Amino acid sequence: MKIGLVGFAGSGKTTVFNAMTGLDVPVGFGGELRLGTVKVPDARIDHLSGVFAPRKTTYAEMRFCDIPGEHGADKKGLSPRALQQIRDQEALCLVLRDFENPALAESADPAGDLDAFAAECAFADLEIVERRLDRARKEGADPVEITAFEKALVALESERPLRLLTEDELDRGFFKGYGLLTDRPLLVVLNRAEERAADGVPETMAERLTRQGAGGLALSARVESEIADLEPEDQAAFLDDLGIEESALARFIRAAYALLDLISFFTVGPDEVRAWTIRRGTRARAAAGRIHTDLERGFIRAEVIPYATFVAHGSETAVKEAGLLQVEGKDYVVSDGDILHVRFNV
Ligand SMILES: Nc1nc2c(ncn2[C@@H]2O[C@H](COP(=O)(O)OP(=O)(O)OP(=O)(O)O)[C@@H](O)[C@H]2O)c(=O)[nH]1
Ligand SMILES: [Mg+2]
Repeated sequence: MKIGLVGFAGSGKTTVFNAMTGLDVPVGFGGELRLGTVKVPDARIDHLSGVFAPRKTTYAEMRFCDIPGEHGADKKGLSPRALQQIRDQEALCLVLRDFENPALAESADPAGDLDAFAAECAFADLEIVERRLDRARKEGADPVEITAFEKALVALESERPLRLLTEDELDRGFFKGYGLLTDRPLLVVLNRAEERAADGVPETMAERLTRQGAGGLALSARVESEIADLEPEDQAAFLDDLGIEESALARFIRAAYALLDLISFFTVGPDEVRAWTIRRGTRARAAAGRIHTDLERGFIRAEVIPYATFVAHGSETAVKEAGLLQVEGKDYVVSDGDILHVRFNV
């Protein structure tokens, strides 16, 4: 999954990027677009890897894209270039500044920044939707398509981001390729000063996030990027000292998985133990396609062991002997933590 870090100049995007990826990109000035990949920590993979001792262990991955803010503009905003870069992302992480940045004249106003960001995105979407609607009406396009764009227009005009509309309310088939920003899943990071690193998201902010259909978490990117530089054995102690229960990366990934409704399934064996990310509700055959298109094409059946069953019995043989191996067809809905063996024939 590809997540774009967005936000106004100096909100701490690059610092968040460093904290997540463990990289050491210079902070404090715009710079270039950067990409970084992180392994999704998963204790279940650690355990399976211990049991199978495979040649290779592969965690799920999350890709971050650090999008530089617009500097030197007379008002806070997103440049056309930034807007284009934001359109390329599967999900957005909006970094809100909730610390005093000596390089910026204005003091922190995370709620105001959230509103400003939402307004910019809504405005950019309105422009696209209006233009398309005009043309569609002139061309006498499919009335179903016109209705879809009209609904989008009404939502945007009443300050409802498109992501709030259900599949029944909005026929998204027509919106592919338009890159509408308010339809992108949105995760908001409230970037805090060090002293408040352990404080949660305040109630008023949580309400605002609900109105945007966004997920949210609070952290101090500076603290977390310092932690990311430590040896793994020192990280836990440092977090503990600050009263932080879990690293930002772990919290971020959990929030992102929940927001995007993502789950993991596993493949195991002497060659490789590996995690795969899918949307909740994905069926066995489509899940097999994540591994390889041949497995989807030639899908026969999936042999499934839920992770908890595997742990309770200790080995695949023991699970089989207990009669607990599930043999499932193409329409089986894969659950989080399923261990899958796909039988196929091409
Ligand atoms: N006190 C404090 N300072 C922070 C925190 N996060 C970032 N900063 C500082 O804020 C400044 C800007 O941080 P960056 O990460 O470069 O911000 P950015 O959003 O990437 O900025 P642009 O890419 O230029 O838009 C740097 O001096 C950081 O050290 C934080 O959690 N607490
Ligand atoms: Mg930056």
